Amino acid sequence: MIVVGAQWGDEGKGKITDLLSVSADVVVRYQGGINAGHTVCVGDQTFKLHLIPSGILYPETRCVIASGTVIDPKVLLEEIRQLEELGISTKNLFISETAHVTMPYHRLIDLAEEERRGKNRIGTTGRGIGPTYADKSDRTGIRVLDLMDPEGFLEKLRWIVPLKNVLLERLYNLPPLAIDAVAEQYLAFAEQLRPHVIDASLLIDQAVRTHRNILFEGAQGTLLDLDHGTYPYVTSSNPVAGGACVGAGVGPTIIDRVIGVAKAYTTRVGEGPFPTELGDAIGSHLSERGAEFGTTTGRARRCGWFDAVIGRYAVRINGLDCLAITKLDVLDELENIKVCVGYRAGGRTIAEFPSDANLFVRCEPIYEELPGWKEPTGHCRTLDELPAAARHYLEFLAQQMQTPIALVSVGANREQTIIVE
Ligand code: 2SA
Ligand code: GDP
Ligand code: MG
Repeated sequence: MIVVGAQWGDEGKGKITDLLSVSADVVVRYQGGINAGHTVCVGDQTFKLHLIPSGILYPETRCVIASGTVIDPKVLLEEIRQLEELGISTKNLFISETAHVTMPYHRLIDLAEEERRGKNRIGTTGRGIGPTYADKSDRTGIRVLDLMDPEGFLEKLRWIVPLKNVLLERLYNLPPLAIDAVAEQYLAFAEQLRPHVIDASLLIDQAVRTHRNILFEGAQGTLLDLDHGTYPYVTSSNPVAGGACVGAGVGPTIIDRVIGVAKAYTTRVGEGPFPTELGDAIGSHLSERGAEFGTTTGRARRCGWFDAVIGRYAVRINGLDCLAITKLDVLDELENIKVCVGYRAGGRTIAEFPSDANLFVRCEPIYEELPGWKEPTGHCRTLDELPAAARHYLEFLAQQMQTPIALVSVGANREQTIIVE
């Protein structure tokens, strides 16, 4: 099964992946890097995961950071250390040897390039993600297996670092990087990571052949996909379900289900078009009640109404067969709730997400208004326990997206979940 974000990320994929991991033997992160922030709340403990799959709380579950991800070794080692400190074992954590490595110049270039873009900045997390994937495509990337071979690694650095130093010094006015210092630091990281490094595609294939249950955990979301999102305001990987096969190194025939995670409203962090964004008191209410701040950077997330056009697009692009609707409780106090069912642009009505970015920025939402329920839902564990207006709201979303809802989340904690029969 693939868990994929159906909006602009932060839909609650971490919570849903943790929940579904109870019956998973292997949980795989297939794209993205430490830009991701996946939150899992169990009891009074909160875990903010960046690269480590959200199945890590189950000690017997194998967690794989697959080939399609990009790895910042320093941050990953810190994440491992923090989990171990909290009593979470990382003995079943595996890292693909063909994943690419974020180097110090990637972060520097990400930050400097955002500055240079000025008003056209993307609003990246500044974690070097774009430049790492750019080098991968350019075939100047450094992979985990390069780190495992000190001689070869040094040879690559001698070729690549002077190239990056030209950029750093001449274009960005930054001091150059010293090859020896980078080598020393990264080779030390390599020794700590070595016990986790494997051929990830082979591990997953062996799990498939022994009929194990495999869960693929997407990071970011459909509208942040490099190919299918709101380019250029996207991340540099493929969060969509199709990305799972490429990123993990498996064939599409092994995928049985794709679950799309969507908030009961919409958020976006970073720049880029967002038709249902609310700049008013309701937007602030969603932001406060939903605690909408970046899990990685702490940046305030932009908030708005649920957008069913985006939802239908996510169903199409990912082949979603069911939905998990999260953060329903955040809407508990609202008198009325709007859902965007189509757009209007240039006197036309638009029912489908426009792939033309110039058209998308001009789209004005067409709303349908539904009554709020004005009572708490955080304690509800079955659909029947939900107020009738909340059930009606969910039915409306499912009907708009022509996709059934399998899970409803009414709070951050693992147990604050309704499993729809
Ligand atoms: P990048 O850094 O190159 O991937 O940024 C490109 C765009 O992708 C967005 N992006 C994200 N959007 C939502 N959540 C993400 N993870 C963190 C979280 C974000 C944070 O869980 O809250 O802490 O700020 C994430 N990662 C990347 C990014 O905002 C750019 O729009
Ligand atoms: P992800 O990137 O998709 O895993 O989502 P994040 O972890 O970045 O952001 C989701 C936030 O909402 C986290 O702080 C979660 O703990 C929280 N959350 C998840 N589900 C719910 C829910 O149903 N209700 C509320 N109130 N919070 C939730
Ligand atoms: Mg997140």
